[in-house]
Amino acid sequence: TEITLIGVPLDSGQTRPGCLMGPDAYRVAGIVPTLTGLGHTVRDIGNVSHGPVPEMPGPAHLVRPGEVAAWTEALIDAGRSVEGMPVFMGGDHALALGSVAGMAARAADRDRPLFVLWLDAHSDFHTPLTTESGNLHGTPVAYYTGQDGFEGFPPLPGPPVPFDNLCMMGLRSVDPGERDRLAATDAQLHDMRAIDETGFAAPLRDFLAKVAAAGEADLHVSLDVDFLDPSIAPAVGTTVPGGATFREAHLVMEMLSESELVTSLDLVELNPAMDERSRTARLMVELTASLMGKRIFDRPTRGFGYG
Ligand code: DIR
Ligand code: MN
Ligand code: MN
Ligand code: MN
Repeated sequence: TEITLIGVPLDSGQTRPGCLMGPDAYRVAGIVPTLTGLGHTVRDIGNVSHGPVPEMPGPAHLVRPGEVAAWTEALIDAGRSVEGMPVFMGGDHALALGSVAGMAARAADRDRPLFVLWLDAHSDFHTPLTTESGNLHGTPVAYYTGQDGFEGFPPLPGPPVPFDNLCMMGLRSVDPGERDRLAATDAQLHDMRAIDETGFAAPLRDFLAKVAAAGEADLHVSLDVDFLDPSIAPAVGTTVPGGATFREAHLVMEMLSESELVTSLDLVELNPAMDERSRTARLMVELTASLMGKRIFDRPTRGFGYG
């Protein structure tokens, strides 16, 4: 696969500083040699930046909306023209306003539908009008599905993502302002209550079968660090207990790899200032490796206690 790494030092989707170091943390954790070692062609285009920051209408408590709007514009442009597989290295989850909108436009340019797998503790379905925190990292899903309330943001460059094409896994923190509107949609919502009962494999297999049945289709995966349990991934500002375990997360990535359906990826919400000796960054790189074809039989056996 031809992979294009896009560094996105965006931290304006929330208030805690640190996410802007994410792209470099992935580089330091070896994302390039890890992926080239799997036989892929990797091009790191460096970090992108945004253009002029517009004046924004909308509620006064929104956190840096002009910057998020400017990033959205820049990321739509950065992703849309990529030929192979873009990997957006964030940066907080506000980057997904632009990454997913750009991927939807790219898919439409190729006459394909776009499907989205949202791996997150949160549903990120607020609009600028419903968010209580004012943090726009809680809004990308509403933006790219075409909900109202995004005045001043770039118009979607392609079709909105249909709810029917959206699958969320890992949910365990959904705000009252999001819950009813989300439940009324056709999105496939797998909260941790459901995952506890079924595991990840069965619902993921169903979703991937649906994507495959669409024929020529694109699939974007948005991986929020807080999808993972805080015990294995501490470097995120919004930890929520009860997330995916190490093996659950790898299984999801391995199944995605075997499906050969994934066409773009977000790695978001890593805050290197909160990490412990890069362990979260390294885990995210290893999960990306599993998504891109690394298997248990490729992994070193040292350290497993077999002597
Ligand atoms: C929360 C945070 N729902 C908010 N969302 C996060 O501020 O609206 N998403 N952290 O990943
Ligand atoms: Mn800026
Ligand atoms: Mn998120
Ligand atoms: Mn989250």
